[in-house]
Amino acid sequence: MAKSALITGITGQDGSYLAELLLDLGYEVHGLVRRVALEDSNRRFTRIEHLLDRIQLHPASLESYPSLFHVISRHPFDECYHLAAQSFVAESFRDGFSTLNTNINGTHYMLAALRELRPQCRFYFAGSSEMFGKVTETPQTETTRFHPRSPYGISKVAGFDLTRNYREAYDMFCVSGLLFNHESPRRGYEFVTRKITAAVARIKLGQANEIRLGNLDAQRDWGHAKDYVRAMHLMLQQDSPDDYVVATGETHTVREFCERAFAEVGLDYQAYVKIDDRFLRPAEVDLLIGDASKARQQLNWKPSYSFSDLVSEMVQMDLAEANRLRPDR
Ligand code: NDP
Ligand code: GDR
Repeated sequence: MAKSALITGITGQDGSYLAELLLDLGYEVHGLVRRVALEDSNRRFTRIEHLLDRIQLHPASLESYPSLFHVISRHPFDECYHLAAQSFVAESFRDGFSTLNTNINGTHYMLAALRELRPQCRFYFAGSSEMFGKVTETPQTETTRFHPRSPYGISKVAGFDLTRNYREAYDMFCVSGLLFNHESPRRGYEFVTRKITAAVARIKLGQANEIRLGNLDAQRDWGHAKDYVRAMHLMLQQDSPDDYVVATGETHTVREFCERAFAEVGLDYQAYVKIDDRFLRPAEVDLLIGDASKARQQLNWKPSYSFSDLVSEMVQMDLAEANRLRPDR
């Protein structure tokens, strides 16, 4: 019998790659989507439109326990990947209340409904390197103390604690991935990597002449989303539940990302990047670099994309897209 998996956040970057991976592995794939997304599928399903005839979508809201309970009661899921969240750190400073409500209560509702209806279903929680925040050691591992620096980071620490508590209190197979930044051509345009690669494409085609950014000195451990969803799946295939750091072990500044992305099309970033205080955060996470030794050893996971492969793929895809949409074509 094919395994059945439920993905919350299936319309997002990771959800779309994970759905592809699980379909390739022979899973029956279900996704939770917001009703507004179902009603505006042309715009909201761009990342999964090529999968729509192979997956089953169910309307539900992370804010509504009954809607989640209803979906979970209808299908005997073997695995649940809880990826849905307000995932943009900057937005969490603007509206901390709704980020905390959605991310903490949404996770709690999912766990509570599974406990009630499907206690055997394996559960993955999308934890984040933002939980380390103001880092207390470098590189960061599974035992590094959390010091979140944003409402988003706080919500992920709470989700992590809830997930561990359901594992310990109710003997459920609940795990958290402590995933460092991962990007791809499907990354949302508000995140810095995609903002940069999309701007590089427009600048190269003469459609823009600058990009405005905040802190260029922030350092991130950037991997590729395709590699990271493999790790999520592996975590749920283990004999016992545990939490894992997933990272490349390399860190780069936002400035270096700019340098490489502009160089990909033969331009010098210094001529186009302008600093704009509007993109600075009230509290910044200065440096992230993960040690994924545990995932490498126990999950046999390793990343396949290098930093330069990642930047190059994102720039080339954005360039192709900008060319395709050129008004003079
Ligand atoms: P995206 O922002 O691309 O996707 C977020 C998903 O969550 C979308 O499908 C979105 O649906 C859904 N969602 C948001 N709010 C709600 C809500 N109120 N009710 C139902 N669904 C909602 O994120 P990623 O794919 O990049 O990340 C996936 C998860 O992993 C997130 O939890 C994120 O916080 C976490 N994470 C991501 C990392 C990264 O570098 N990408 C690193 C570490 C953790 P809609 O399309 O309707 O908006
Ligand atoms: P992050 O990603 O906050 O790490 O969270 P983001 O790409 O938004 O920021 C990375 C770093 O770049 C700096 N920066 C800018 N960021 C944005 N968005 N826009 C700018 O103009 C800009 N200029 C500089 C930021 O200050 C920051 O230091 C991502 C999300 O996917 C989370 O959901 C996830 O949990 C973490 O990665 C790991």
